[in-house]
Amino acid sequence: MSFDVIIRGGTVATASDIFACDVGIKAGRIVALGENLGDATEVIDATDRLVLPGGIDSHVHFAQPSGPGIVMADGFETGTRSAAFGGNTTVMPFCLQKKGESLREALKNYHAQAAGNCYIDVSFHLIIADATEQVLGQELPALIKDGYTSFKVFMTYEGLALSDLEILKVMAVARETGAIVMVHAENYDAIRFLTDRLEQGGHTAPRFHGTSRPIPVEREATHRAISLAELVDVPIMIVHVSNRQAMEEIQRAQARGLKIYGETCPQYLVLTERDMDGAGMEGAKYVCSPPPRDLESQKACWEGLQLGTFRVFSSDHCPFRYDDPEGKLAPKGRSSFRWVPNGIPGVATRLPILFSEGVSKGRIDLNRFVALSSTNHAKTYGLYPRKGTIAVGADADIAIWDPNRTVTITHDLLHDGCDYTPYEGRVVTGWPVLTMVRGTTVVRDGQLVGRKGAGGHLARGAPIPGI
Ligand code: DUC
Ligand code: ZN
Ligand code: ZN
Repeated sequence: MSFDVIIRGGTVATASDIFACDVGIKAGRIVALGENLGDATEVIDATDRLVLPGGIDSHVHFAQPSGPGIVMADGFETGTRSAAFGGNTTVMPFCLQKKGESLREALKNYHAQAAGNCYIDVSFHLIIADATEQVLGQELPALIKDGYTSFKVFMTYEGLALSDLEILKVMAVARETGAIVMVHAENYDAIRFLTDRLEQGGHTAPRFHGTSRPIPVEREATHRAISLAELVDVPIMIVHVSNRQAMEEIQRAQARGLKIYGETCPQYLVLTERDMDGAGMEGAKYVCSPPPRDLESQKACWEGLQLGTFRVFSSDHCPFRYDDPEGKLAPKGRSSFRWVPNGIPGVATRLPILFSEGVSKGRIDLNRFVALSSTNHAKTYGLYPRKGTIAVGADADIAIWDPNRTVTITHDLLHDGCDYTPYEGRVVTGWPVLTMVRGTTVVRDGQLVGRKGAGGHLARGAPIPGI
């Protein structure tokens, strides 16, 4: 057989195996794994390199409306471009339903923004902000059939938080249709109470963002979300878990046999609350929710990754520019932490940080890196085995890594729409040197060679349970 592409001489790793072999690619799919595969139009030399399933980042925000006067720094063009530079081949952004809007309308709008603009593949989760009878009874079940098999609910935020009754109703739809619910677990009333009290005391600097959403706020909501899911018997993903107490809620539920999954993110491994201490408004660069905690919480999150409590490791890329009137400092004149948009960029730095801090430093092995960065995302959200593995028949979504390359992270390497990275100056060992989507190289040696519009939208199947 003659191939379109052969990746030759590399070490292939999946979530379960590591082996030396060549990868033969035809018409965008992996069609052969073996030795001496023969001829190809293009041969990529992967000697001394790792050949891994392309990263799947199942938690990113692009072009999401974020309040009056605030504009998210990345749309689909810059967001998917930056993701490709970070070794990703699929991202899963959220489609936010506004109050009063139908889910179909919301999707139409997001699809229009994504169409023709993506460098890598995308697949939308839905955010249910208006759980009306029509949405729950008609729209959501139809959309699940159309391949939108995951949706997020919020337990906090003005205009987004659902009541426990509404969450139960959303979960019941997921139960009936075989979908999975993602939960942002923080107690809205507790945050409002603490925020008011801090402001009344004149505590308005960015660092008080952390004080306004302490660990019990997250732990309580995590416990409640799990209890609601247990009542309905539905799988849920507790997203962006930041600390041990919330993690232990998940561990207890898993020990009881419930399908409760967890996600953590780079900010909870390498940042702390102290990062929000910077002079003036500098700390706003690190404001995200839940907030980064302390060194003990970082340790706990590593344990969760090692034990499998956290099934996925995502970026929660939610970018706002810093030095921009529509970004972290907007709206003008509102100087309290309350008004700082919540979220930090990270779609390009997620995998180098996990590889360096995890694999290079011996905290996790290469198989777990592949599981946490790609395979488990595909399984959890119904993309497996088309995505998330290196196997005959799978899409040729591949990241080639130089495990020994040492890189100092600087914002200019990331190619996003933001104007800073929270990880500026951090030194990592291990770097993605080539990213390929469905057999076509998108980024090679720090150069963008892919075509805008080559990435498409993926309909998904049912989640595959398991750790
Ligand atoms: N929740 C997210 O999932 N992302 C950014 C902000 C937030 O609160
Ligand atoms: Zn969230
Ligand atoms: Zn998020």
